[in-house]
Amino acid sequence: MRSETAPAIRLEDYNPPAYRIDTVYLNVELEPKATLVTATMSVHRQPETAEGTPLVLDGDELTLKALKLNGEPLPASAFAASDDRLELRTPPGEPFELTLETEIDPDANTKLMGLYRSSGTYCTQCEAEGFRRITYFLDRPDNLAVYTTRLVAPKATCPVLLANGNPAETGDLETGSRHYAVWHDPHPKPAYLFALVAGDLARVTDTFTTASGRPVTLNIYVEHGKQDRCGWAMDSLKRSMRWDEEVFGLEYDLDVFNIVAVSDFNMGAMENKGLNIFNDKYVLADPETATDQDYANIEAVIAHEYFHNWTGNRITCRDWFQLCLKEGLTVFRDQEFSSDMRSRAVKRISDVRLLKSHQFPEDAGPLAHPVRPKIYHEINNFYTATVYEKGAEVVRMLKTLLGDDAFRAGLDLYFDRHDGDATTIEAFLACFEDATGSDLSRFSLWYEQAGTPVVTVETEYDPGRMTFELSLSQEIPPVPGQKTGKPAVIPLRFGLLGPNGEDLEVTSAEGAQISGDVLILDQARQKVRFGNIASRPVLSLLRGFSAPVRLDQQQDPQDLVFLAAHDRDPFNRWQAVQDIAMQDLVRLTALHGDGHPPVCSRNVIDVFGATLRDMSLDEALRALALTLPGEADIAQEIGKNVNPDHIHAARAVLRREIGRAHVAAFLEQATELVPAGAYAPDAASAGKRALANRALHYCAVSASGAAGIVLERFTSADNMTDRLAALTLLVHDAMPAKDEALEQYRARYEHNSLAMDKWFMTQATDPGPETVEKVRDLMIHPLYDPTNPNRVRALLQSFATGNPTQFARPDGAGFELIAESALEIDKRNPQVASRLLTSFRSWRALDPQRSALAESALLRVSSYENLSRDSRDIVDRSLQ
Ligand code: B3K
Ligand code: ZN
Repeated sequence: MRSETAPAIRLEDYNPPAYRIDTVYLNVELEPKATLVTATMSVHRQPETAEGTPLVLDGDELTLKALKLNGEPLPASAFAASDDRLELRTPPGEPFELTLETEIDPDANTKLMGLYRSSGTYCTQCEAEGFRRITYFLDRPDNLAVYTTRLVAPKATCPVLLANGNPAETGDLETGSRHYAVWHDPHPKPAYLFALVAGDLARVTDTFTTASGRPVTLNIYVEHGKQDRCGWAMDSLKRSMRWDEEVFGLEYDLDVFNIVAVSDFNMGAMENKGLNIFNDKYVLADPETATDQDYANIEAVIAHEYFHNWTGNRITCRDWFQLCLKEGLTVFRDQEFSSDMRSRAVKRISDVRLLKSHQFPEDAGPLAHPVRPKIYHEINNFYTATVYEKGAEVVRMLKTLLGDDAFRAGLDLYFDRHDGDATTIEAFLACFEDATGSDLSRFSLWYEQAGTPVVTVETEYDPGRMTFELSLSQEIPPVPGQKTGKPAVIPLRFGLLGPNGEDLEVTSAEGAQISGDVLILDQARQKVRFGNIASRPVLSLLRGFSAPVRLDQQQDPQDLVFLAAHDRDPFNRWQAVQDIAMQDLVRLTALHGDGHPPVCSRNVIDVFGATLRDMSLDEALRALALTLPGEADIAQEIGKNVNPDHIHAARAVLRREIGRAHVAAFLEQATELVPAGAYAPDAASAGKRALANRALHYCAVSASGAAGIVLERFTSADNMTDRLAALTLLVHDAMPAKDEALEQYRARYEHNSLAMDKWFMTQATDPGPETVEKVRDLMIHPLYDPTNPNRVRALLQSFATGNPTQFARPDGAGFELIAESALEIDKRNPQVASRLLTSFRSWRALDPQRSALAESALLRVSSYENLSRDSRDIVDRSLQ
C-alpha cells in the first residue's frame, strides 16, 4: 500500500479568501514540549461572500485547546476542529474577534517547519505553510495582517526574545523567573513572514542611517562564542542597505533589523519581516574556517534576504504560483549587487555555470516546470532552480529588451503601484508595459513554458554581395504534459568580429529587430542579413548569456580559438574556451567508450596555455576559463546513454595532458601567486587564490614532486580556501598523504561544525572506487548527525550530486545508498529527504544498465507506504 498523492492545486482555481484576518495578537508561552499559543484575530467577511458562509482555517498537526468568538466560548456544534482544519460553521456577518488556543511541541518538531528548537534556541520557519503548525489561520500569502507578538519564557534559558517589527514592551512576570517581550510589526504581511526567536544568544550590534535619516539598529544574534565570525555578514548587510537605496531608491522601514543564525535550518535563510533567520553557514566567517566562496555566498544571501524587504515583503505574492515574482526578481537583484561589489564578468560566468548545472538539467528532465508553475502537489518542492535562477534570467531579459532606463521606470512603477499588495506576474509585467508603452504579451511566454529553448544558428558569408547571413531557429524540446512550445522572444546580444578581432560596426541589417547590439529572435525561423561586410566575420552570439537558451552552433574550432583570444565580451571569451574543451571532452568520452586510446586535441592544449598566460584577463577570469566543464555538464552535452565512468576518464586525461604541456607555467602560478599581506576576502585577492589553486590542480597530476607541494600547501595555508583546495587534491587524487591530512584536518576542526561539513563533503565527492562504502562508514562516524540538514547535505547531497561515478556505480550501490537514506530521513524531515531525491532527476539519460538500476531504486522508494507528501511528489514525477 502506497500513501496517497496529495490533491493537485491549480493556478486556474485561484479564488480570493471569503474572509480576511486583519490583525493578529499572538501570545506565546514557550515551553520545550508544550508551548501554549493564544491567537486573537480580528476577522471580517468579504463583501462578495454570502453571509453565513463557513470560515475555514488551515492547520497542520495542531490540537485546539480553546476557542472563543467575541470573547465567549462557542458550543461544540458551532465549529469542527481537526489537526489540519478548523471550520466555523456560521460566523457572524459583522466583523468579529476570534481567539484560538493551541498547544504545540517544539522539541518534537523534526520537520523544522513551524516552531522548533535548534541547539536550545526556539525559532520558526513559516514559508511556505509553516504558520499553520503554530495556530489555525488563513495560511495563504494573500491574507495580509498586522501582527503583535508577545513572547513569554524563562529568563535564564531565554534572555533573548525576538519577533517581527519593532520592540514595544518588555517586563518580568510576577514570579520573577519568567519575562516577556512584545513586538509590533506595523506592516501588514502574510503569515509566511511571521517569525519568533527565543534563546540564550550573543549579539553583535551596529547602526545604519537610511538615506532619509532614519536610524536603524542592526543586530546579528549567534550562539555564544561565535560573535567574532559575524563581521563580514554585518558589513555585507550595511553595503546591501546602501546599495538598495542608491540603485533602486529603496529604503528600510523599521527601527531594527535583526538577523539570527541557527545551526539547524532546512535551507539558506528566510526573509521574515525585520527578523531574518539564517542557516549559520550564511552568516559565520573567518579566514581560518571559511573559503572565498563562503564569503561570496554570505554576501549574496545577506543581500538577497535584505532585498526581499521590498521584493517579497512590501510587495508579496497573491498565491504560491507567483513565487518567482519575489524569488526571480530578488535573485536578479542580489546578482546585480554582487556584480557591483565584485567583478561583473566573473559573477555572470559563475551565475551561468550554476544555471546550466542546476536549472538546465531540471528543465530537461521529469521535474521540469514553467517559471510560474500551473499545478503543484507540494509547494515546498517548487523552490527550484527554475523559479529562482531561470526566474532571475527572465527579469534580466526584460532589462536587456527594454534598456536600462525603461526597465528602471517599470520597476519604479511596480514599487509605487503595488506597495502593500499581494500580486501577480501579470501585474508586474503590466508595470513595464504601462511605463514604456511596450507589449509584453509574447514575452510573458517565458513564465508559461517549461523547457530550455534550443537556438540553432547557421551562418553564410557572401563575398560577392558582401553580406553575412544568419539562419536562426528556435525550438523547445518536448516536455512531458506540455503542448509544443510557441516561439519565445529571445534577446541575443551579439558582435561580428573583423579580422583584427575588433567588433565591426553594423551599418545595415534586415530580418530582425536589432537595437544596439541586441538582436531579437521572435519567430520559429528567422534569417538576418548584415550588409557592407568586407570579409567573413566571426560571430559572437549570446554575449553575456543574454537569454537562458542552448545554442546549437557548429562553430569552426579556429573561430572558437579566435573568439577565445579576441572577443571583447569576457563572458563569450570564457564560453569559447569552454566550447573548445567541451568539443574535445565529448570526443574523448566516445573514444573511451570504443576502447580507443584517447589523444587530446592540440587546440585545447594551446588555448589553455594561451589563457594561462593572457595577462589581459584578471586572475579570477583566468581561473574560471581554466576550469574544465564539469562531469555533469559533459553528461548533459552528451544527453543520452551516459556512462559517467567514460566521462570521468576523458576529463582526467585532458586535465593531465593540459597539465603536462604547461607544467612550468602552472608551477609558477601555483607557487608564486600569493596575495600579499594578511588574508582579505576581496574579489581581487580571492581571484589570485583561485588561479593559484587552479594551477595547483593541474600540477598535482603533472609535476614531479607535486604531492609534496600540495601537502605543504595544506599544512602551511593561513586560510581555509587554500587549505581546502589542497585537501581536496590530496583526497580526490588519492595522494599518499591523504589519510594523514584528513586526520589532521579533523583534529584541527572537530569543534567547528561548518568546517567539519567540508571534511564530510570532500570525502563524499571523492571519485575513488570505494566512496559508497566510505560514505556508509561516515554515516556512523560520531560527528555525523542525521538530524542536522547541513551535515546531511554535506555528506549525502554532495555525494549524490557531486560524485557522478560513484552515485551511478554500475553495481547500483550509490543509488541504493541514497534511496535508503532518503527513506530514513523522510520520517523526520520530508523537505531534506525530497531534496535528496531530486538527485535522481537525470536518470533516464544514463546508459540502459544504470538507468534500470536508478529506476528500481526509485520504485523501491515509491513502494514505501508512509512516504511524505514531499517525497511522494518528487518520486512520482521522477518516474512519470
Ligand atoms: N524564501 C526563502 C525560502 C523558503 C523555502 C520554503 N521551503 C528563502 C529565500 O528565497 O530567500
Ligand atoms: Zn528569496
